[in-house]
Parts: sequence; C-alpha cells; structure tokens
Amino acid sequence: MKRIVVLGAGESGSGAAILAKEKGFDVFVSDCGTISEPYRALLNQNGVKWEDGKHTEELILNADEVVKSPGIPLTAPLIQKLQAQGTPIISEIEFAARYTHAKMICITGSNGKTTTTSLIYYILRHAGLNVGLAGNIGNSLALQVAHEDHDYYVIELSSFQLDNMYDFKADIAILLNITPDHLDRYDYKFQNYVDAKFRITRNQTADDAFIYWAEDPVIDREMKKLQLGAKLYPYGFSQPNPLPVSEEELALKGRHNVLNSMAATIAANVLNIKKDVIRESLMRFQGVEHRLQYVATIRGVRWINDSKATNVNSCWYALESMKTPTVLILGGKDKGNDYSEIDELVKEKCHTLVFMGLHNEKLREHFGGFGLNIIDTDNLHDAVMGAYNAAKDGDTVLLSPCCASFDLFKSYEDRGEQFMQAVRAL
Ligand code: UMA
Ligand code: ADP
Repeated sequence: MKRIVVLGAGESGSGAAILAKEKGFDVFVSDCGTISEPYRALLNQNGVKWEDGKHTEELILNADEVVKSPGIPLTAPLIQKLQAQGTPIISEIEFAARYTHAKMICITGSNGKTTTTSLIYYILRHAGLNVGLAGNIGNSLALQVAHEDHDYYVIELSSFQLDNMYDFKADIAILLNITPDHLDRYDYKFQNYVDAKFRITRNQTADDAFIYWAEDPVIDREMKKLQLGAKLYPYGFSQPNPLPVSEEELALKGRHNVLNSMAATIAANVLNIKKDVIRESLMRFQGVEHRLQYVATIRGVRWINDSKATNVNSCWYALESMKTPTVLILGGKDKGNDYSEIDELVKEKCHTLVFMGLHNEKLREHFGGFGLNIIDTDNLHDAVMGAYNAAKDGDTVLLSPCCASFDLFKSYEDRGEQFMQAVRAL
C-alpha cells in the first residue's frame, strides 16, 4: 500500500490526512509542534496515525509521497533530506485536486487575495452554484473534497502553496499584483517569489483563463517574457471596463477594490454568470473584516479598521481611497518597511499621524520632518484617544498600520477587534 506522510497537522495537513485515509493510503502525520485539540480529534475520529512534538525520521523517510504544510519552509533539514533522496513533496492543494473534477477558480497576488476570493465566492453562491471556498483563506481544500461534493471551488493560493504544485491546473487563474513579500522564504530574491506566483498559470491550456492586472509593472515585465497557454484576460484602468455598475455603486470602496471587482467580474463572465447576478453582488458585497472596514461615525468622524494592512503597499491603497482629511494610525512590527512609498499620500491626505507600537523610532525618523501633528503612543488606548482628540468633524480616522501586529497584539484580527471595541466605547 502506498505510504503518504503528511508534515504539519494544522488546517491543511489534517485535511490532507483525512482525504488520504479515505482514499485508502497508509497515512502517517508528523508535527514537530503540538497538534491542537480540534485537529487531534479529527485525526483520531478518522483513525489516522500521528505523532507530535517531533519528526521521527524512520517514519517519514520511508514515504512514497509527502504532503507538506505550507508553513514549513523548503529549507527545513527534513525537507532537504526528502528532496535529496528523491521523495516527491507536494502541497495539500495538489493532493486534493487529484480527487475532484470540480472547476477550480484560483486567486493569488501579494494583496487583495482574500477580498477577491470572497467576492467571487459571493457571486457564485448568489448565482446558485454549488461552490466551496478553500485554500489560504483558512479552509482546507482536501477536507472539503473528502467530505463535501462541490462543482466549483474558489481557492485563495499563497506562494507557499504554489511552491509545491506540479500537475494542478486552474480552470481560471487570477493574479492580482506582485510586490515584495515573504522574501525570507525566497532566498531574499524577489524573482523567486515572482516565479512562485506565476506557477498559478502552470498546465493551463487555451480552454483555461488567465486573468491578470495588466498595469502591474512586475506582471507586465513577466508577461513579455513568458509564452502562456491560457486565454488571456488583462484588466486595469487602461483596459476596456468590464464592470456592469459604476465605481460609485460598488459596495467595496477604494481604487484597489475597483481592480479586485474587475478581476471578479471577468471570472464571473468566463463562467457565464448572468450580468444581473454580478451587478447585484457587486453592489451588495460588504467585504471582509479588517479590510477597510467601516466601524462607526462618532461626532462627525468616520472610523475605519484596515488592520489587515500589514505592509506599506496595502496602506497606500487605503490612503488613496480616503476622501476626507485623515488621521492615520500606523506602526507595529516593522518587516524592513520602506515608508517612502506613502510619502506623497500622507502629505496630501493626513494632518495627524498616530504611531502605535513598541518601536516607533523608524516612524519618528521618517515622518518627523513632514510638519504634521505627530502623536507617539505604545498602546491602543492612547492611540485611539489621541486620534479622537485630533480628529475634526468631517475627518476620517484610519487604522492602516503598514506593519505586522505581533508587538502589541496576538494577530491582525486581534488588533482590529480591539480597535473596533475601543472606538465603539468612545
Ligand atoms: N510544523 C511542522 N514542522 C515544521 C514547521 C511547522 O510540523 O517544520 C507544524 C506546526 O507545528 C503546525 C503546522 O505545521 O502545527 C502548521 O502548518 P502551517 O503553518 O502550514 O499552517 P496550517 O494550519 O496548515 O495553515 C496553512 C496556511 N498557513 C501558512 O501558510 C503559514 C494558512 O494560511 C491556510 O489558511 C491553511 O493552510 C489552509 O490552506 C495562513 C497564512 O498565514 C492564513 N498564510 C500566509 C499569508 O497569508 O501571508 C501565506
Ligand atoms: P491578502 O489576502 O492578499 O492579504 P486582503 O484582501 O486580505 O489581501 O487585503 C489585505 C490588505 O490589502 C487590506 O489592507 C486591503 O485593504 C489591501 N488590498 C486589498 N486589495 C488590494 C489590491 N488589489 N492592491 C493592494 N492592496 C489591496
């Protein structure tokens, strides 16, 4: 019997193990950390053998094939050993796709994946299709393939998942944009990350669609080099407008969301979804939490939670969408940020900057000379109160931190929740 070893027992590994067990393989799961209770229970209920707290080599190196969780880097010593002995290593998505004939609509990019994935899922549901939502958004594809039977999957793909995909083919592939991210996993070579993103087009033929933002300089440069098999659907402000509604009618605000909506509309058109369904969906879809999420209006000031803006580029788009004078709250765990990307927009839109982090030196140094009102804080309460006092009737207070949240919070969700609570308590 073919032996499948699954490395990592989080969302993707547990799902892969359940599917492998169902398909009759000899399955073993190994996690070097502690497997959390729900996943442990899932594995036990399905009779899957597992270990945690270690990777026992004798039980792993004898695998016929390994399914690797995306969080495990390719440079991990165990992965290197498996590679050296020629054991195939695949991602959970690659494995799951072998066992379904569903149409695959796949979305990748540096920013906007979750929003666009959720919007497409919303449109397809609204059209009455039997559709599953999977991938980096947080739901294992393999588990759904094992337990449910969808005709379509809308799948958010990270570069980590794409890294170990070989025979997988997306019926519709969407590439939103490419800006530097996760370089620590790509040998600090941007091109390696770009190549990983373009793997979304792998194996596509003329019957498949590749939808991409034509104005992205990195994508444009690659498209001039590559000969892709898929039917091409470029979109952007320089292309024919695919939207069935005006930009003002879109429920999602901001220039970046116009682009995300264009990509989603083209995908829906390729699937022959009725224009009325697309139009209604675009007008109704309220977006995903912590992404330019409206919180409240207090004494004439709008408060916006964009906690998911964990890099400078996403903050750029948030600022770009501001229509009123703005108080910007930013800061957190800096990932080697270059803030100059937002200089112009900060000067144009903001009268106050509130720094919220344990290490605000870099922010002070960068923005200190701009002549703006600066409020320097090391906790959420002071940041919100500082913004409250600085904002005037008609202003917007925007939390769009440019940084990861791990200095003061558990996650970006935690940061967003705490922010919204504090605002509602004002
Ligand atoms: N582990 C090992 N050996 C190692 C390293 C880790 O066994 O050497 C174990 C850990 O102890 C842990 C398990 O592997 O128990 C976790 O695996 P994982 O980090 O791959 O996490 P999953 O729960 O399987 O979640 C993954 C994605 N995580 C990552 O890519 C880091 C989730 O994306 C995704 O939602 C899920 O699969 C389902 O597809 C999260 C993410 O942070 C949201 N993604 C990154 C991002 O969006 O920036 C790419
Ligand atoms: P991802 O899943 O790729 O991280 P999200 O949809 O969660 O993307 O959005 C992350 C951040 O990026 C949010 O702050 C959001 O406002 C911003 N954003 C969304 N779409 C885009 C886009 N097309 N280009 C740049 N930034 C975007």
